[in-house]
Amino acid sequence: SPIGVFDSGVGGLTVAREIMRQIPKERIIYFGDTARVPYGSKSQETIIRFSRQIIRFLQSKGVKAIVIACNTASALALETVQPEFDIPILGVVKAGAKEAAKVTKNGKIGVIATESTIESQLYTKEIHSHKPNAQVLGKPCPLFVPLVEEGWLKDPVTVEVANRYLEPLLESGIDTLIMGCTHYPLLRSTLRQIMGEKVNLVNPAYETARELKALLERDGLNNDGKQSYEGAMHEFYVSDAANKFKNFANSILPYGVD
Ligand code: DGN
Repeated sequence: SPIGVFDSGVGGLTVAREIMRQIPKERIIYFGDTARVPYGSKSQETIIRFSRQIIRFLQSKGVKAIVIACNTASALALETVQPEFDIPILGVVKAGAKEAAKVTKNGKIGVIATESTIESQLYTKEIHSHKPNAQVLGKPCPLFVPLVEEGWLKDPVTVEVANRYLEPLLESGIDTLIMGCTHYPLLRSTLRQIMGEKVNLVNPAYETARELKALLERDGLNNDGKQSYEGAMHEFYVSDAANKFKNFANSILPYGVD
């Protein structure tokens, strides 16, 4: 049976992409809530309600595990919905926080994310559970999402916006930066350019795919079939604007989506 992955829209495809790369034998059913995006500015109650609905939909497709690819939904809803369902549900925050706590040397960690994710303080809480003395600096970067969706990944305008957002983090001397929103890993080279070579850039999508792989092995849920799926078997659902989704998916996924 497949893995369910959901997000507020297109951004979670960065997580789906990591799962395809790291566990190519698994089939993915993806749901992007494109009719109700953005989640980053909505209340916790609403995000919990949306998440429950989507998890039920994915369960109706027979998934064996679910990844909440959206940082905002992971931060606001995971803890509440996890015990309500009888399949494993993973978010992206825990794995990203754990890796950041592991790789930092000076204990100063920056987190960039949506406003809701930063306000929830979940990254800080999770980092402190591994490294109680870490200094965590959160910075909401709401303009990154529309810039990425416009495809302006290395544009001068994006560099300018990123410079403004990252300046306080640079000045505070962080040695590790968590890209705590689904879209931000697509800005990696711009973030690298501004933060310099020495700062660790943590991609929660990558860490979550690793965690999922370990979980499937541990619970004996992994697909032992000999074949990799190579795209053809993955399924994508959206709540609106399927064409826009398709274009974005085809610009970042290793396989064509039709
Ligand atoms: N997918 C959301 C996140 O990772 O926080 C970003 C998009 C949004 O809902 N604002």
